[in-house]
Amino acid sequence: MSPVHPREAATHTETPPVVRLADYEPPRYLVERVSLGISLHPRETRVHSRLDIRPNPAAGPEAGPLALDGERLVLHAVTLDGQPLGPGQYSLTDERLVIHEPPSRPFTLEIETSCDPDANTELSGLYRSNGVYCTQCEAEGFRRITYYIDRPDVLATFTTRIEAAAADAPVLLSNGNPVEAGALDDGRHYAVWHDPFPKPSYLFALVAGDLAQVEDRFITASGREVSLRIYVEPGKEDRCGWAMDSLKRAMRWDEEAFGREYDLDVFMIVAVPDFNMGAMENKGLNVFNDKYILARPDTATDADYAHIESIIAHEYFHNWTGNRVTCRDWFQLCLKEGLTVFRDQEFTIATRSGTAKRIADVRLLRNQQFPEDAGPLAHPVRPSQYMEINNFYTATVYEKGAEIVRMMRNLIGADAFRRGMDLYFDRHDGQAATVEQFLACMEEASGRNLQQFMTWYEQAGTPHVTIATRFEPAAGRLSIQAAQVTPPTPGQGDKQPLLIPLAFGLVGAGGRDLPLQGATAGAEAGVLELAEPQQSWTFKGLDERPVLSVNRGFSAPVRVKTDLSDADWLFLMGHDPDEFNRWEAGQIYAKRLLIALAQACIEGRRLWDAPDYAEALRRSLRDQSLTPALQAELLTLPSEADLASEIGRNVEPVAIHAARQHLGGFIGRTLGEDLREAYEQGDVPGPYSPDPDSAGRRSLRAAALTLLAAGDPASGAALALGQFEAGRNMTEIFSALAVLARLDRPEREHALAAFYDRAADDHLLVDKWLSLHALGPFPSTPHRVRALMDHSAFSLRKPNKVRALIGTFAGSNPVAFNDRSGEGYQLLADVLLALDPINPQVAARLAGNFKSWRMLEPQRQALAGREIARVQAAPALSRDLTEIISMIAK
Ligand code: B3K
Ligand code: ZN
Repeated sequence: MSPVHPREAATHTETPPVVRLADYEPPRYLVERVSLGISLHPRETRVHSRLDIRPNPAAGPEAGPLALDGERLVLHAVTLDGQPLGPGQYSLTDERLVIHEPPSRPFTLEIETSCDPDANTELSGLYRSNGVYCTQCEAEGFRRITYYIDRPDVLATFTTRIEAAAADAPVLLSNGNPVEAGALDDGRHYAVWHDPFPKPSYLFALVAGDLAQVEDRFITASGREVSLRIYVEPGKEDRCGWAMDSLKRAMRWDEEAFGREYDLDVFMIVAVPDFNMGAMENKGLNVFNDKYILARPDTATDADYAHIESIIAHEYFHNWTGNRVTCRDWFQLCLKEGLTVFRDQEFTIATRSGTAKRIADVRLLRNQQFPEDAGPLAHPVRPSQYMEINNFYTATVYEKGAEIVRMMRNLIGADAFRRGMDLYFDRHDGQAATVEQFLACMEEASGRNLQQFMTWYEQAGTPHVTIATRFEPAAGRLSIQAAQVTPPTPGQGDKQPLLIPLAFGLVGAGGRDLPLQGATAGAEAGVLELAEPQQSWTFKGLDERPVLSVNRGFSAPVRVKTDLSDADWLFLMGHDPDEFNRWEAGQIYAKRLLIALAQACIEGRRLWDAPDYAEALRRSLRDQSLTPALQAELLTLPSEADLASEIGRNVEPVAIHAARQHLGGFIGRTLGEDLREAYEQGDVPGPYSPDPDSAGRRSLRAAALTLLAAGDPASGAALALGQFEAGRNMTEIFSALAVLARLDRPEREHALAAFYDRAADDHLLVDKWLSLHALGPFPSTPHRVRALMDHSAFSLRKPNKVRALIGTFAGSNPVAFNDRSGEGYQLLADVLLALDPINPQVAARLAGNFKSWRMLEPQRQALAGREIARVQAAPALSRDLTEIISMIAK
């Protein structure tokens, strides 16, 4: 047959169709075995696919036509059991190859197609990154490599033969174990890989190119040897040590904490510079954004080291939660993502400082997930519909999804949870599962009915919990009343009460938890289980007034309002036996203060100082029982995003920024001596080490520098510049630059220029340089960012560049993005329109930065609304951007 080309780029003029969970049907056909022969060429890669298919008995007696997904493919031939199919026997559209009447017995389909890796700017399917062939198939990229039943509940074993020019691609990798390799004519060579574990197509991967290899090995608990290999651009081998070390620790931890061993002979990680997200858990062949692999003390910060460690762990942990047990459909995404985030969080808690990690995760939740849950993009952890599934890899699915698993673990207890996990692995190994099946395992293991708990997966929005306490000294009785309300979210007006476990303690004047005597049944164990719209509890035998410390360790992802006084918060900040809540008390105190200060700014009133708060911070700085990491967290004021989401309406970003500057300045001046001492002590001597203690000391130094610079910008800038110039590692250099980048002073330009001179040859350092420009809280920043888009270092084709410059500007610099001129909004809209035809996934994600526009004061709302409408009205938007922008515009 002559090759059949699909029509040009898949642009959509009509509203794309909606996929609904309620419409789920089992696949009509199953694929048992896939054999791929892939002959690589930059412009025309040939793919021969041989599929052993059988009708799915679960789909009923008449399986009917066989529909295979495919996009941007050229079809060369299709045969069934060796017989070429004629034009009447199949039909072909932009998105599908349909075989009209396949046999009702097992059969073999062979399909020959080609695709164009160099034309693939979407970075989904097979593409080239810096000359290296690589793939990204989750969620629906495999269909851009060959025609296939591209859905997660079709699991097959894969054998992949790759062929390429040996000079261009000396390394040829795919999933599973290596089978054979050899030379061919014309300077080409080949390699064959076989993956014995049935998997869905989204876990397929192929990598080919000129890559260097760093190798190590791991002996599993049962004594099997696994070869560990990290592949990077030649010359970067010396930056893989931390990633390898993290991998080995993650592998060990999964054996110890979950009894999970690795299952293939090799585990490979490939680092590429162009990637739509952080990393991907393809079976046996993880592909990573190289930002999350490469680290050397002079190129990576403590934060980079921590990210690398947790993302390596996350992708590795997917081998069991995601790969061995996968998802039945994309609505169940949280089943692998929320659960795997929970597992990587636990790994970090076990390896580093538990409280600091918990605080970091809660900050992330508040900065990203709470605003998502409160705006037009709100969706349940298990969504019930989507247009484009890639739009649902969100903070809600990941972060709130992890919080739900954590709540469940705490509700049923660690032992029952572990039994439930074992049962889940046992029962569903090799299967595509659902959230219900996961919960059923937990119910069986614990004997607890989790029916109400399921609502956490199905209901969007952050619950608001209001708590009132009453102490009767004469009777020695405390009563606690709690009420829960979840505000309506788009498409979900009526909300059900949730099961909200609130860990708590009653703190006595001496700073100890008082015994929970005569408590209402259920509360004596230290958890208030709020299951009704309203509930109350009493405690007796108290001979002093206790201060209620509630939602300890952030036991539930809710907003809590209590009737504690300022004095109570300051007391808890200094004395709560729960370390997390010491931090939380400081944040709550600061939020109340900052919101009042912001309001005063709006009304043109004089701002006041907060000596009590500054003194409480001073006491924490002098408290030897606190780690420097925790002291750093205590000294870090709530973010502008957190404050905006707490205020919720009529938000004035300039006022929030000014209030935060004012309070930071006051603290900087009041605690001057103590801060300088902390600053000096944070100068960790000796060679750089990313261990938690050293990193904690450096983070305290950075927090002190931030406050000192707020207190006195001139001396702060001098201090930061000195640190930049003397910096012995990237953490020191970058934390100095992060302070300078936010100061409107000459030292800023000087340092940024000097940094570029050092950074220009290193693409990851250039990303840092771009992001520093985007952080300036100045009205000139939108211009500056626009100008940098013409810099040779920037490219819309490189997601890391877009995220560093535009993502930082729109997502981490509320005051400049929301500049009253509206230029920030215009800039984002312009970028979205230019980026969408190149990379719709990244464009749609970036568009999410408009999500909180309805919270803004009216003038900014009008300006942002105009830009959102301009994007929405543009012709031929991708399905990705259409969905996000129309949700936002609603
Ligand atoms: N599972 C991938 C994310 C895929 C995103 C597709 N748009 C990485 C992860 O969460 O581990
Ligand atoms: Zn994941």
